[in-house]
Amino acid sequence: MKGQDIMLPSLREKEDSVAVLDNDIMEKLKIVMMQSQQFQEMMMMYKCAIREVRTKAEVLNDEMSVRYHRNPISSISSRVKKPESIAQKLYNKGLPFTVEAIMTNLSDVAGVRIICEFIDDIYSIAAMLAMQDDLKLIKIKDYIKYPKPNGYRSYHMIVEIPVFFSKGKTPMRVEIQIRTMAMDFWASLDHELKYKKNIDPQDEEVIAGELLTCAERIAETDTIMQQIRMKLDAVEKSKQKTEIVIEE
Ligand code: 0O2
Repeated sequence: MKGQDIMLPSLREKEDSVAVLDNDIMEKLKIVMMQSQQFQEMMMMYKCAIREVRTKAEVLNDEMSVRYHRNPISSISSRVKKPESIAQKLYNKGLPFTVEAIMTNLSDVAGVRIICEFIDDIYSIAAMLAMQDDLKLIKIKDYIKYPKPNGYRSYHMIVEIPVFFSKGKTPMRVEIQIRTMAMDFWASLDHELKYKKNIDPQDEEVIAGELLTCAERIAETDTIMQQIRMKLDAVEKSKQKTEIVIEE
């Protein structure tokens, strides 16, 4: 696929004026991508990079579960971006449809989502990952401290991780999204709204308003849950201190 740019003859304009690739073109692009050996190899490389990042998160979770008797991570999911989403993103950025353009310019082909119980866990996991010396931190987007206007909250890290293949080491980019269960619940509903076609614009506006209200309530709840967690930790610590004094 390298150097084999695909011509894009027609476009469909969405109401919000974002150019969307025509379905036929999208289908053709998908077929070309799926049949390309280079594209398949690239996807395999991104899957391997995902595995490396997942392992890092799992190791941290296992260690903390032994050390502190609780799991900061409740679940980890991952995905490689669908060929049609890759094509759309390349098109939006005005880039050629080549493996080289994908690997150089797109940072979210490989994605790992880490779901934590508490807000503090998000920052702890992010810090612990960032300090690992084989992992290069490229970019941070803190949508928890600075939520999106629609209410979206999540902590995003773009990292570069070396993956060792038969011909040597390749640095691969992975997008890590870290959020609480509540933030994740909200994001999945919001995602559904984003991809619902034929929705009445008025209904869409009402739902977006309701989602924003939910996002604010969720943020409050996450904060209160965090405070309760801290109080419980303080109780546990003072209990441990008392036990040590009695033993002495
Ligand atoms: P999908 O289907 O998850 O892959 P960039 O060019 O990378 O700087 P981008 O991609 O907009 O700009 O970066 P950003 O804002 O960090 O968003 C990346 C991903 O975060 C999105 O990927 C979503 O997964 C998630 N995200 C960002 N904003 C929202 C939002 O408002 N609602 C929801 N539900 N998710 C959001 P994709 O490629 O859009 O989608």
